[in-house]
Amino acid sequence: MPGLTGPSDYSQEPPRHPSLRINAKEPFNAEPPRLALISSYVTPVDLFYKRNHGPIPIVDDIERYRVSISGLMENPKELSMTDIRKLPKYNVTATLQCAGNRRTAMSKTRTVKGVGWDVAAIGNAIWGGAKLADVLELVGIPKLTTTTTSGGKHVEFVSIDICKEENGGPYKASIPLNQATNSEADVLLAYEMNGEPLNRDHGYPLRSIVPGVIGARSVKWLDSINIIAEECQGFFMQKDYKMFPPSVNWENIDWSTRRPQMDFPVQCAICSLEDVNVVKHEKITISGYAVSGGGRGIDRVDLSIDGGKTWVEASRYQTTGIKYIAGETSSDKWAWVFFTAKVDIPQSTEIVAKAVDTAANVQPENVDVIWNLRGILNTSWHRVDVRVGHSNL
Ligand SMILES: Nc1nc2c(c(=O)[nH]1)N[C@H]1C(S)=C(S)[C@@H](COP(=O)(O)O)O[C@H]1N2
Ligand SMILES: [Mo]
Repeated sequence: MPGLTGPSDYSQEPPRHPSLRINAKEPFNAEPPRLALISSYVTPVDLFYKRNHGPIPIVDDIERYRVSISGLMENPKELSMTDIRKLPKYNVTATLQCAGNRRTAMSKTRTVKGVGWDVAAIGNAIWGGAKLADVLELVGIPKLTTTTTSGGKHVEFVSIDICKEENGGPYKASIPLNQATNSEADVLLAYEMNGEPLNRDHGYPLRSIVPGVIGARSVKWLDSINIIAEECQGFFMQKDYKMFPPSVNWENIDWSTRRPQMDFPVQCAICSLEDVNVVKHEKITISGYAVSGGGRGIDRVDLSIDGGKTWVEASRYQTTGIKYIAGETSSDKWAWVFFTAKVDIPQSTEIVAKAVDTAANVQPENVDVIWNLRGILNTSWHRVDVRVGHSNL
């Protein structure tokens, strides 16, 4: 595609913040420290986790850059950034979470395949851009279309990066056409993150943002958009990011038996403490984030200071000082909430957090019951060990 190139090596990577914890260098995969993650509701761009499958593409000429829209539709078109910027601009505050968030903890039960992540493969940003529903309308596909006259049912996003999983081809993924053409699903072709043009790591010049859905479907560095009959057949849709039961292993896996994961389940993590802590004071503040997929809000976050025998409810907020109410128009529908509570820790113990979403979905108690060979969607109760005093670790 004119104006955008996907380098084949890592000699032209962008600069990155020194406090990021690097889980893999090439391709670059990194997350912020826990405390940094909850230091602001809107995650600063340089601290936002970075999840890549190849070298970071380069825009060599933004004037020549075009995103092509074609496939099972009447009037295929190439749009420039000027065309996209002419459409109404929306700012959507949405939390992006990698399906592999908390994978390291899952691999402690039994080894899983994939990049190891602590609890910070997640971030919340204000994404600015055009609604995909408006873009599709511009090229002749009306709002709330389920099937185009030529049989298109899915919208495929194709990038330009070079991924070894795709045998050197680009990263791609798709979403259903009825989600793409539904303005209320808030799917964006985003060109801004937190009020600034997207930077290279996060998809400059243009990416999709699919709120409430695992990060893998929010494709960076868009090259083309295809209207297709079946969901995208790419590696990351068909051979990855699917949830299997604990009985499936690498010998008996049949990828075709499962659907690509879309919405993420209810999740929370304590970020004010690392996994093992020594605290001097008996009164400590426990805080972290909670989020659910599909636009479901967070109804409750329960905390336990005795490993899950008894619970207290934490307070929740998106804006400091304003009580969060799930489902209210004043709340950000697609975004995480922060939780906080002061507790007394009389002795060394295990602190546990679990969240409940507006559909009353609760996180599973143990990682074992949701263990899966790809190590995705570890949403088990988040546990941290706290030792009081100066005990030997
Ligand atoms: N083109 C492209 N898009 C991509 C990816 C990628 O490797 N290439 N990774 C996906 C995955 S798995 C995630 S979790 C998010 C991460 O987005 P971020 O790096 O902006 O945080 O981007 C998604 N989009
Ligand atoms: Mo991801």
